[in-house]
Amino acid sequence: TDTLAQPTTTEAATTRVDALVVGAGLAGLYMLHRFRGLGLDTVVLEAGDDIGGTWFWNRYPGARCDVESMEYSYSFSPELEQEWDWTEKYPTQPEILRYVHHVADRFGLRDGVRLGTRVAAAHWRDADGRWTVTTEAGEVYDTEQLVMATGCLSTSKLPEIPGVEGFAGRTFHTAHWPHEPVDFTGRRVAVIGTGSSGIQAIPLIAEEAGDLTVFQRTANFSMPANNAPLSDEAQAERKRGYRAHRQAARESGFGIPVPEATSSALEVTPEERRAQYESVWGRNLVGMLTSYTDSIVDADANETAAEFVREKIREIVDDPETAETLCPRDHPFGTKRPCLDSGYYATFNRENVHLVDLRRTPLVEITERGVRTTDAEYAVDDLVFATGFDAMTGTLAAIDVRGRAGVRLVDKWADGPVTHLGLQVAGFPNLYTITGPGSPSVLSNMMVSIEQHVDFVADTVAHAHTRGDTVVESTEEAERAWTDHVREVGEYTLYPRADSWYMGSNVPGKPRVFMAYIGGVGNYRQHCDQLAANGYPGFVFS
Ligand code: N01
Repeated sequence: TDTLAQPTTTEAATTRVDALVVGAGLAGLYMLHRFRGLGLDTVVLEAGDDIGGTWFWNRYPGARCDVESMEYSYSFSPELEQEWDWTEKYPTQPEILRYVHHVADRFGLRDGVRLGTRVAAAHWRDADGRWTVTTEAGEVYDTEQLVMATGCLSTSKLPEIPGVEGFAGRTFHTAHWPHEPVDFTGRRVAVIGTGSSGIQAIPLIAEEAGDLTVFQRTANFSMPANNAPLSDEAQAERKRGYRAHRQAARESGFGIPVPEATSSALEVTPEERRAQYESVWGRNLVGMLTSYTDSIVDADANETAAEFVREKIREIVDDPETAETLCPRDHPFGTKRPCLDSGYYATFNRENVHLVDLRRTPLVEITERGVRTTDAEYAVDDLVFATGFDAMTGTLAAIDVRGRAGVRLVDKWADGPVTHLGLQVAGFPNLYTITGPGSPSVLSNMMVSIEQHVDFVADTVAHAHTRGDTVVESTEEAERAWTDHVREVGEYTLYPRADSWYMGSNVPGKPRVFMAYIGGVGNYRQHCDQLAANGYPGFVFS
């Protein structure tokens, strides 16, 4: 039954705005800045108690970005770029959050954000061509433009096993970490999950805990971050060349400039390959993926990189059996998000750390005392879930979004997301999804993709207004063609071979679709720019 009645605009409590943005992370804040620049009365609704999005929520020990700080930052303001100093090669979560706050203050963005406000529903009104947006607290907004800056990894998930509520000790999810420090000193701790979050948290928890048991379902590829303080000279040099560097990032495949591969991994000698992999190992994760023209499209080429990483794992981990359990074998290198770590594999050489292979002995339940597998019950004091997210679509699906004729977004996407450019959905006019499914998004340096999408949305809305139009809508044909293109390019690569969150495989019942666009950040940008330059084919203005 329909519990969310469509509110009307005549209610006294309705706030009428030009533009509504959902989410005050790096995307939402920049969208606010751009919309204000166009003179649009804009409000950002943010579920959290403060701004920062991902970097507000994910406060687990060791949380840091695995894109370099001087790349993972806004490029839209040369002044901001010059005045902000980063302290480390890879920024910690607190440092990024400080940066977000600095940006919000510098550009006067705070007063545009309503904190602690979760959006429940967004309904398009055919009658007058505007959106009604309702919050969980029952506030109603009436807006022309609606931008979902809700993040790709913002709806966390727990493992699908019974008993989580019955556990007597403390439980944590990496994506909902407490604001005050958590002390694990001397405690028996379990970590479930070995993705990027788990791999960052495990070495630090291991140092504190009396005893740590890591429950691994899928072994992951990880490379040492070799994080270090940023020297003043290195920082000054990058700042001098920032414009050119940013441009190179925008034109690159992953939003991070790397030298372009020129040969197949299979046409060079094993010695040459090793030298190439050694040259990027511990320095450049994207370089590991792009060393050769066929690294992510040919299984044999990819296997050379995969085996190189396995050799590194065997070198680091003392116990051969543990090393083999940590060696990924069930997916090509890079087809699940590869990780950057600070001492992850070496952590398994510690006496107080144990590894449980959930492929051999699957999880059965969480008991009052701890974790039970098919083999044993592990009694612990603390349970850490590093079990990831309902990625790309989970947060959008949690909002009751309805377009023309009351069509629900979740119904339209029942077989997987269909979008035009990962930005718009046919039948949902004036709705934009920043770094949405079908765009480079999570396969890129998010800052580069966020800025490109926000700029595209702002420019498109400005273009419509210049023409005297208020509605911009993608056509079904453009959407179908784009979605087919995204799938075809994905199928050309090895990505669909992995059971990854890119494929929706980590959420039971989710359609198995490769949700991101792997055609490259630079190519994608060029395509968007050309559409704009050619009068927006595939979009209807009215
Ligand atoms: O989540 P994940 P995450 N039983 O989905 C396991 C970004 N990020 O939070 O692989 C047992 O990667 C699951 O196992 P499997 C980055 O894009 C970036 O770590 O599904 N295990 C996996 O091991 C990243 O990719 C940064 O078999 C279960 C783990 O939990 C994305 O966020 C840092 C299970 C989940 O790994 C998500 O990373 C952190 C079950 N029922 C995150 N369910 C940086 O920039 C799940 N698992 C550094």
